[in-house]
Amino acid sequence: MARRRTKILVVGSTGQVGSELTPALRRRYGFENVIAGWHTRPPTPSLREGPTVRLDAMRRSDVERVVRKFEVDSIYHLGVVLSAVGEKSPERAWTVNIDGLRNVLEAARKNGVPNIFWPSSMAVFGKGAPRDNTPQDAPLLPSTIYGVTKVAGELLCNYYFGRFGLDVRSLRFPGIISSETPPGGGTTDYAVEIFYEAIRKERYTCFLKPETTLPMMYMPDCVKATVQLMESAASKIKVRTSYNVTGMSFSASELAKEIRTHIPEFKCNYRVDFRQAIADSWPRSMDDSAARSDWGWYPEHNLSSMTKEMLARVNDRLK
Ligand code: AKB
Repeated sequence: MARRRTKILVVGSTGQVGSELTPALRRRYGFENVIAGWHTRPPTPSLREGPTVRLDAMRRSDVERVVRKFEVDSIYHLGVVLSAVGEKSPERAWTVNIDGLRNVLEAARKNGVPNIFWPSSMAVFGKGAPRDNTPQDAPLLPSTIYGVTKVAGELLCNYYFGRFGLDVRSLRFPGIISSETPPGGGTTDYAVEIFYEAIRKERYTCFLKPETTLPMMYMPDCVKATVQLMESAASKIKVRTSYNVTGMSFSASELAKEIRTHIPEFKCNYRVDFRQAIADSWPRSMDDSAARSDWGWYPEHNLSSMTKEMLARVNDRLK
């Protein structure tokens, strides 16, 4: 039975996760109860089927204005600068990722918004963390500014929970694979681009080495994990920094091989760039047993089911 939430604000609703999480929340809690917040990228016609609002998370007064106007009681804060773009502009990554989160947490605290969701990432891991089956409590020594902002953000969420009792919940996502909106500027983006290029051109040039293995998750599992975490009883949430969650792990060449079972002519070439070093600092697979035992998480998709569905969806989009 869904926990009742009267008004949800999604900050960053037009991004990769927001564009699929927002409609899923609307189907679950009612269209009029989920406000799609956007800033630079305007909402699609389907997002406009419910309430939308333009807001700049960099301005606390803007966040507070929207929270009060819609009497919001839950905020899903998804606005972010990802790993690859972050390395080109570390200052901007810090400002967007940390100031945006601080503004949301403060607006929530001051206006009595009890529930917050904020995504962290596997990018919190780096030196000293085992790369296979990376444990929940492995050292957090990221080599990217994106990872640094995710570690700082996790600590901030944990602080707001302990100090102010804000019910902030978070997941360390692996690479997210989806068809609705492409990711912008991450290291795992290849695992989305490859589907578009396989269908359009039957070839793709990958910016990671063929043997590079990373944890990934298909969007329906990302939505499922988020909803399940947010609906769990507070007593089950034992980790107040962020939970490891994962769906599958594969290398770039394994994904290409799986695509070839559907498109035999597909060819994948490799031209490595600066993103290889980022991928090499991240887990190859993650241990999400804490999420499984605390609130019953399990993924539903594997490499083969995800590939089949992605090809069908991307094919439809490109028609
Ligand atoms: C990225 O590649 O930057 C993100 C992430 C793993 O958090 N997809």
